[in-house]
Amino acid sequence: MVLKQSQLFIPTLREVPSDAEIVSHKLLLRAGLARQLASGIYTYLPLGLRVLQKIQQIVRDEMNRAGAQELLMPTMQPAELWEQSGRWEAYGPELVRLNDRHSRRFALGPTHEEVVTSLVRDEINSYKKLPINLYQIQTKFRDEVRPRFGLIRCREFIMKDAYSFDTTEAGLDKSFQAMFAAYTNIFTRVGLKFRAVEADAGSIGGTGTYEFMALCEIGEDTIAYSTEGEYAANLEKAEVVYKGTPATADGVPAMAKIHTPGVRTIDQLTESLGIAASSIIKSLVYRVDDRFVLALVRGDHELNETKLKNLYDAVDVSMASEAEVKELLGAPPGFVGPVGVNTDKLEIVADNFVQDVADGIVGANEADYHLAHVHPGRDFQVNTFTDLRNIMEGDDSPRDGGTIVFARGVEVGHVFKLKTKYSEAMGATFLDENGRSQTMIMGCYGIGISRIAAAVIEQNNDENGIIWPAAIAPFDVHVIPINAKVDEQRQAAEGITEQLTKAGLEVLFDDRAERAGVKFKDADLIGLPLRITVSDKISEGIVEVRIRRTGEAFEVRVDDLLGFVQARLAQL
Ligand code: 9G3
Repeated sequence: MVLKQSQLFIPTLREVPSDAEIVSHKLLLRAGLARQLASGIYTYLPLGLRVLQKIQQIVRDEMNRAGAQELLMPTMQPAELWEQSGRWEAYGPELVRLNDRHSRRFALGPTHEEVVTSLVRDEINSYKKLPINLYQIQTKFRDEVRPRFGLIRCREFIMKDAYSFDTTEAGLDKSFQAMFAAYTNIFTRVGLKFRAVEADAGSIGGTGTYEFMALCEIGEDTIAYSTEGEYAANLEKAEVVYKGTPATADGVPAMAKIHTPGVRTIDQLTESLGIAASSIIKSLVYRVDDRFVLALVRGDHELNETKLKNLYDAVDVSMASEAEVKELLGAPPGFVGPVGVNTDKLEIVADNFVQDVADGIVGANEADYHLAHVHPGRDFQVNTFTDLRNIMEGDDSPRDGGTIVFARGVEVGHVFKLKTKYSEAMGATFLDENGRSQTMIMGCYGIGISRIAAAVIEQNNDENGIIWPAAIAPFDVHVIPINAKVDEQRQAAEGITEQLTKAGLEVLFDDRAERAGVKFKDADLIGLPLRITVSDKISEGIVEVRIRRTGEAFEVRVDDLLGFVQARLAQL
């Protein structure tokens, strides 16, 4: 069955709507892969769907090889399940909620922990039936406040989500490692440049959470990785080691109050006092669950709110309001500081690097005043010194002798050790070999199928269009007769198409009565790995094979064509 381009629904575009900001979004539309129906909601056109199906096949192959079993869960999820897990209230407008005709409440599934845990709870009760790893490839709904970047941040998207159930933590580790390995294979096979980075477990809790990040400049996430070893973590998680020694107070003059009218930001302070930001100690009042905390970081560093949250194992962390700050410290933000604070009333936690400040500036807890020559330890006490700041480029790697470098990435995969967070809440227990009831130990593993397609385009394009890795290209080969009106060319092109198709290759035959230039432009835009051009050279039994990625062109005898094409495809 020959797929003729004149028949196929591939609406390519010369120009794109201005709201397509990034390359992959523009090319998605221009190459006729998808069309937006509404903000963050897309139709996958035939070419785009072929790519998604190839990605899904690779995912299925690796998941099945890892022993996972595919099922398909509903998108309509009863609210009761989310009430059992306690998440019905936890999520805001991002969770798409609806009522059925009987006024029963449902959610459109953003993820399926509740559904799969209730299924396994009801169907499995013996250790003999564990471990088990169930997965699906299905549409998810998350009502993002600001969908953007085409398929990278949608409100409806295709995810592979898997859930493992084990009897022991050791079992979970084994399941987790199997998934980690499968993910490495998957992202390698689809042709992505990626890194697995340590991530923060967030509200899900537990340890050993990794994000698989596709490296690309438009990625919203920052990855910190070591120039030397394997260390890589996202900005929330990356650990900052303190190798300094606390500065002594030797020779530091006594503290002095200085009048700094209207000087409240670090930049204004460094400007007006002519000092380095590293000799300022920033004091930030945070509400951490139901208590207030005064957090200190050096003026040239940024507080990491995730680290603050994890320090207190808190659910919610937010900056205190101006009124709360005034109430607690008697001064507006920008003039607060640790000196004279009653640490029984207001706990003071400081990032380790605050200890480097020998002779520092802090707010005086009085509007328009700061304190100079402040020495931590001499002039104020701290309840806890710990790692509270964001890592920065140039910092030492915490795990190896390397130095930290930043990269931007798009999260395409995420593996979590859930442990008993859902199985406990929903009563997923099993009888162990001694007949005792135990709670199942879970892991969950997601891959953004539609997001992979966008990330691959982001990483594989040039000024002429997409450059598909062979593994997920919508077709293997583009066959183009220069002049379809010339029988010899058209017949040869059709013969070649038949021959390659019979050999199992997927061929897109451009039978359109367009000028050669138009056909070549569209071929470069659509980006199939190989293009075979049939010209008047066919009279010598020769065609041109062109490699999309490198632009290399080869004159190949028709008799050698199949072998040549198969050999080249294997390398692309
Ligand atoms: C929600 C909404 C959005 C969400 C979630 C729940 C993200 C939510 C985290 C996960 C964890 C893993 C299984 C596959 C891999 C990821 N956004 N997450 O739980 F209600 Cl509106 O989805 N789930």
